[in-house]
Amino acid sequence: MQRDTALFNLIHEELHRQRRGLELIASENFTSLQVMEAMGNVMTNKYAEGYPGRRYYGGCEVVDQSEQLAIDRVKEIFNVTYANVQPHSGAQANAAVMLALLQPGDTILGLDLSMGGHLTHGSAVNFSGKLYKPTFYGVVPETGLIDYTTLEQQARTHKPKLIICGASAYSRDWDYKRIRAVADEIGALVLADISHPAGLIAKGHLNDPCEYCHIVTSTTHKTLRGPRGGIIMMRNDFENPMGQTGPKGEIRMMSQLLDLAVFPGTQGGPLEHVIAAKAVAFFEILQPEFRAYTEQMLKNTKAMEAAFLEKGYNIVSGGSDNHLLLLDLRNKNISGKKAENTLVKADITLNKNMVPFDDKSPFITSGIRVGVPAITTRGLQEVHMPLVVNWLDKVLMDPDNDATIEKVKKEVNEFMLQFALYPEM
Ligand code: DSN
Repeated sequence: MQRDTALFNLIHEELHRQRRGLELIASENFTSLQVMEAMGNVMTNKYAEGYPGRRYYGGCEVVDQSEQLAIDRVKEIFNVTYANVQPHSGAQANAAVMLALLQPGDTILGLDLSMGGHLTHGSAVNFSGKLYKPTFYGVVPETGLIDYTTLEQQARTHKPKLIICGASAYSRDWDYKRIRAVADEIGALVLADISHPAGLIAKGHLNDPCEYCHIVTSTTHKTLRGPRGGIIMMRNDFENPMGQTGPKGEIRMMSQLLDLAVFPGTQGGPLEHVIAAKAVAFFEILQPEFRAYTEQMLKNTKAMEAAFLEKGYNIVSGGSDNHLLLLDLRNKNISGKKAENTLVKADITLNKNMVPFDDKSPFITSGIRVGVPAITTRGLQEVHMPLVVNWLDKVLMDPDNDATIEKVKKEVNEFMLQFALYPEM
């Protein structure tokens, strides 16, 4: 077969882009080489509908073992008794949880997308807002912190079957205990979507959602530094409160409903090559080096927070407990959209983001989200954060000056090339 040079040239171009750029997208990271090796392999050829030991195809004896390794390792990381490693993404994980728990039209309560929430937590343009009846809580205007009082009021008023906590653009920890208390009061279940801070939770730097939330979902490619994908977990299994029964009339356990909701409910054949890469990432998380990584992420966020504050930037909630900062640029006279589009010209990538109570549309936005997972993997430390903030500030304060952008780009490229990325390639 002739080699597809067009496509492989693009992969090479993308590698070069990643090597020379400053990657500040809070949801991105760089996997290890062995995670990528595990992803590009013969397991992509295998059909394995079902679960280890109970598949619908022959020849699954090897992928049974690799999927079981992924399950066992993630259980150890989060100290849970149930894990499903098949969801193709975080969105798929959340879709499966909702399919397992809810009937169309049931009420759910989640963090408003415009306040830092996620599309799959009830947004009108997503399945979660179309199939179910979404209600929302937000953040306190003065502090930028989760408005637990409104969350409780909304829960008591609307009696959702499912309360969702977790966010895409929230830099503080969560009070899972308080959310569970109101859920118990109204008979709701709690889902924590920890896609963003999962790596920090894995190493005990943040509150443990598995203690209070019935079900926990996550992506595997953000702070967990694995391949693109999703997982569903429970610390303790329990009989499903909807009264769904199995073939012998027995009440089904939640683990059974969740497994059925992933396959055959929302997915077909699992991506066994990606599950293999998840197993490798979980192996890495269990090594001491990953603790050093998570500790460095926290140090880098704090150093970045201090550097932004020194330059007069407004950080939503005043700072961060995790791996990201949400900046409100309204006092800097530049929109999120312009900031994103200008910074990318200097090879600095991040994303525009709405800030709570934003007066601009989601296409323009007043803010940007800045994250440290990827640059921490590259090897940047707290001493480098003032330099990073300085580059951002130079561009943001002079966004129409091509000479400034060009100068910053050159400095960024020279600097980043000192931090090797996939030197083996
Ligand atoms: N796209 C993810 C993020 O950037 O946070 C959320 O799905």
